[in-house]
Amino acid sequence: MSNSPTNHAKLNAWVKEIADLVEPANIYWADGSKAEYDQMIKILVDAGLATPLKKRPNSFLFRSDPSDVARAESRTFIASQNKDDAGPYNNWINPAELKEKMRAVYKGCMKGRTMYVIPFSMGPIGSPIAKIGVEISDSPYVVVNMQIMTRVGTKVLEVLGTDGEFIPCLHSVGKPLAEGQTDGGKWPCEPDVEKKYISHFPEERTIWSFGSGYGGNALLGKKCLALRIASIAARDEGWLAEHMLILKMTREADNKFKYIAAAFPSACGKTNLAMLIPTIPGWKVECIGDDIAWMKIRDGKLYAINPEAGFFGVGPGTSMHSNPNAMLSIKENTIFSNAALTEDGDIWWEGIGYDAPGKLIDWKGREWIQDKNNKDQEPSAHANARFTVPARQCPVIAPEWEDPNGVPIDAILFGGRRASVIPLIHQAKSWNHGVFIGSIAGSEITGAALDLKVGSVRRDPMAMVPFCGYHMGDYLKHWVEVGKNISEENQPKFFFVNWFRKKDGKFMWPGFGENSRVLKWVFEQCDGSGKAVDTPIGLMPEPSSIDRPSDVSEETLKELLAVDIEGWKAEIKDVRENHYAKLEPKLPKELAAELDAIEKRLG
Ligand code: SAT
Ligand code: MN
Repeated sequence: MSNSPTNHAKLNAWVKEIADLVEPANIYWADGSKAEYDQMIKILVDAGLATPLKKRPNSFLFRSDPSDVARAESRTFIASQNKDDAGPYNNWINPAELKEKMRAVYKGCMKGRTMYVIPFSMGPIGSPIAKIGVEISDSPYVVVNMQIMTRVGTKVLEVLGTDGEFIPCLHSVGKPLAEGQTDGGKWPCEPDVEKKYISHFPEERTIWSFGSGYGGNALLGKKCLALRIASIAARDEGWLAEHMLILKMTREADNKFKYIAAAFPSACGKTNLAMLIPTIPGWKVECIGDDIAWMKIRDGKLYAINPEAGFFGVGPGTSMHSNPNAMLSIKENTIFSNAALTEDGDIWWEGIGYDAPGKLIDWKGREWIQDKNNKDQEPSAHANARFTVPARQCPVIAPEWEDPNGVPIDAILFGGRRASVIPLIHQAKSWNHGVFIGSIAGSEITGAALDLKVGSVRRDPMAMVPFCGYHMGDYLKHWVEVGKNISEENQPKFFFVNWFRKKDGKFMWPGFGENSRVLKWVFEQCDGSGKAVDTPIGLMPEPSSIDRPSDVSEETLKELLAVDIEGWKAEIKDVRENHYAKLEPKLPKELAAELDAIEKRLG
């Protein structure tokens, strides 16, 4: 390969093999430089795919094809040798069959395009917890996003040397160009969802993605590598790859701090929690990561790194009220997708905290004028409009966020959106009880959801259902096993939180910055200074142990912290019959025992 900057024989051979298959016009090796970033952006602006934003320096808006706005879960495959290894939640196809199908669509798919080779590190380069991947893609949009979300380029090749291990990640938008043809200002992708593939080959630790340019489907370091493939590596190597934010909470009076990791299903406010501004005086929260945590045991403790280098956050609903630090992060050097465009060259989305300033161009490229009297007006931004921004731009990024050794985790939170039953917070009494509360995490189905019963609970163990690369029962067993390798005093404490309790259709807890009041109790429980009462579901604060926000009455707080015995009995029944039953025969006996025990305690 004449223009290859590396002597890594295996990497060069793979690049050649792929080039022979996809037949690109050129091959370009990404070096991760600023000049390269600017060059890619220029290509995208010249092609009419990116709009520079006058109001935000060095920021650009993309409009995707309407078919290409989110992860395609129905087209996400775990192609393990044995079907049984993929488990009840993953789509499985025989790997040989899938490869044959995909080779056919990859054949010549980069004709007329440049094939970018992007060496990247998930985690600080050279960190003992980091992993290296190489993404081949035909999308300059992917190159710039990977530059923000991961560490890209020459330094990665240096660490890789001539024979270092890397995870091959192949991506194509699936739209070859004929001689002289261009994209004509249209987001290239395969619009037919049935022809998109996001495939993982666990035994080979390889990723093949085709047909989509959307973040989670195309930035292969994120969900594909850092969760699906990494969860398999973590199982084999004795660590944890989790869908968790990491934050640092400091008590300013004595400068003591705790590190908290937290897993929530989508649309439960992970990014908001990761960088919240405490409303309670004397406390500080800083952010280490907002989406993924890799945790390894060192010196008998669980240390976590954020393998990413940027945030890929949801726009709509993000405002100076819900998440001021995210709003301040995205002032410049930000890539937006599927937001609306204002006349003066800014972005706008529903829930940004102020009215649309005049006429907009909506995410589909049409003129859009806000009509507040029309409740049925289509939103101007897609509900999954996104921003990509370097993590270092977050005003409260913790100074140690890139520490290659990671940070020691004191507490692990699980959560979900639950209108009833689940209290504001409860704490597990042991590691296995903690794994149990994480395993039964779920979120309520909201109004518009397909054919699912409104108000019914969709279980999402540890928020990993879309992201675990193997059988969920084996995954939970792995969690149990990891606990055995950490002494009880060094184990993080586990909590379950619920910001979403409702009464008469209204939220009972204000959320956002006020969640710091709950985090304070978590801190105190880790510190040994907290007060807790023992209940059938675990440890809980007395209402007097939570600093009450002014707009929550004493009675409401009491309700938020009560154990609804009948509700929990129904919960446990549902877990036994509809959730744990699905994990058989791989349900860990330790969790079956936890289920029996809580059932007994509930009476
Ligand atoms: O849709 S992505 O996977 O890119 C982001 C997310 O779901 O957290
Ligand atoms: Mn996520």
